[in-house]
Amino acid sequence: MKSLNNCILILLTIFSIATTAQEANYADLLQNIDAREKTSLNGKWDIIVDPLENGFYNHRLQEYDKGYFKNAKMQSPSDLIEYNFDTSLQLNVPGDWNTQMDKLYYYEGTLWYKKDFNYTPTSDQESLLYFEAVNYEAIVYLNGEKLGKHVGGYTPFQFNVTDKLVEGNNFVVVKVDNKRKKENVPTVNQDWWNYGGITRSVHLINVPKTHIEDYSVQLEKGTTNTISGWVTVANSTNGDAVSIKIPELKKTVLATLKNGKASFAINAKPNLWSPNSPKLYEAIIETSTDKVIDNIGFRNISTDGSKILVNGKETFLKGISIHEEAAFKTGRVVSVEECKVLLNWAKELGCNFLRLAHYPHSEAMVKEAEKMGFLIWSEIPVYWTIQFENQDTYANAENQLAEMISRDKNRASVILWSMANETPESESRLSFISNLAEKARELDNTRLITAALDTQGKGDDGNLIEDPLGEVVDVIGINNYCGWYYGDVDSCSSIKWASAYNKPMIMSEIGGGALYGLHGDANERWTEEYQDALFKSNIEMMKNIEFMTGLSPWILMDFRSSRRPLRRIQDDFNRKGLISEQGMKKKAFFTLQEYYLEMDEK
Ligand code: GCB
Repeated sequence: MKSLNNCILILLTIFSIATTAQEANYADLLQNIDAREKTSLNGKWDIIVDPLENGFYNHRLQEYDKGYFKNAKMQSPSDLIEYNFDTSLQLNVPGDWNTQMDKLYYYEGTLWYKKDFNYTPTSDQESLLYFEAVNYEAIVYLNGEKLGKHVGGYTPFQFNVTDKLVEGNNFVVVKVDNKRKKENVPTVNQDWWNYGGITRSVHLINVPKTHIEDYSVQLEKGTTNTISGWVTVANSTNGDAVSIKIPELKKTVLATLKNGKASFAINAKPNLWSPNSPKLYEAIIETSTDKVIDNIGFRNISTDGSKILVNGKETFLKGISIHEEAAFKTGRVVSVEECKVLLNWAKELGCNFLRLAHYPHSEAMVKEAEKMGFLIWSEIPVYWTIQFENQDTYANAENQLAEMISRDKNRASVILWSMANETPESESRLSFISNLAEKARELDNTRLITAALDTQGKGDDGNLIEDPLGEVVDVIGINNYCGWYYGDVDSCSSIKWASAYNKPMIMSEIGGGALYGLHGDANERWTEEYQDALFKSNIEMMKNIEFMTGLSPWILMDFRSSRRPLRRIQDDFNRKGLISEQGMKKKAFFTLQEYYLEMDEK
């Protein structure tokens, strides 16, 4: 029996080694790549479109070792090699493939990317190949050898390639597959474009062999005068020192590493980060071999009954939802400038809050928003009817959650981690999302947990919030489409709301579609007047909800969605934006702006 147990243990160990060696996950992530010396691998990449996955499987559909990742070249005129990256088409990285090449507009499947680069080794350095995001599944090869795989389209991952790089020319090949699958997160059904590709930047990052891998520097939960956290250092020795310095506060603390990790606490009275004063402090984390500088804000976030308190002060969240799609050109956001276009519009609207829907947005978006003083709701794509009973689906969702938290845990702007959007009530859904919430709290006990719910019961004189998920979250998000998916526009203003929970509620979506420039009566769908009337009526409704502590209407800008085919109106765009994708403001923009301005005057 004992030997059987041993045998099982050995097998389990081998299995877990095998899986960790192949799957990139959050445990490896380098914190704050902006502070690192890196070589950009952005630019033109050679591509091969491969709907049949011919570069991966042989004709018996077995994974084989002569795939496109070998980047083979003809050695003699008689050689048969039916692909050639050197003569292939090219795409820009970062970028989605759909908007770069007409024939890839609707494409969902495998596409191979290849890039050559030069490398000069330096002693005592480690090299990390870092992808900010690839949608959806990436299998990465370096010089013909498989490094591993990553699943999930909106979070970063990396491979340590120190021993795999060669002096001189190297090539990296990525098999990117954005096929939708039932078991994926998100699943097959989503109301946004399934943009494929290496959608965010790629870097080769150089770090000292003994390097600062990760850190958390935050106000301790519930305080405004204790900055505490931890630092992990790769390849360190027990007893090595780490210093954490915040020069402007005249504070330096030394911590000692044990098993690669050191914890610290600093008594300090920082000027607190808030939407009106988004103060960031330079924080310097240093070891004898490495140094990282970050800009960190200190703020406290808590709830009191149905109120949200920022630094102890009741704060109403004047928000808007955003998809990470670029204005004017359309397609995925790929630059800081494109982030700023969206963020400046949100500022103009009068917002202090953003719901970054429906997946983790880029680090650049979060950092720019933080500088501008936006409070942020950040979420993972647990959206609609995913497979709540499937353990692999759970593992995938949890990894995406952990990668999001790992990347953004030092951002003062982020106050809410959202676990899910509009998921149908069931036992398995409740335990799935409860487990995610537990994981989020384990990784970060300072922020609030939320989820957007579209399940409302009927109370005595209106809607009743009683979804059991209300028990699990700290803040309840409600998506409600009065005047669009149900009810007459005029009826919305008199709807009453009640809640079974004494918790803050954010109206995380309200809205309706309008084509910019289409005018008519207020009861004519798709006109700006209809959308405007809908906003006015919903604003009246929301004014009467005492326990509502904020809102993030749907949505800042029209965005592409394959659920929206109506010709001459939608043309593949969800038209619920307050601004068209060409940057034209619809009437409802000004109505919401006025509501936010009035609130400021009170
Ligand atoms: C929702 C979803 C959002 C959709 C929106 C709509 O409830 O959360 O992803 O885009 O409705 O326009 O229908």
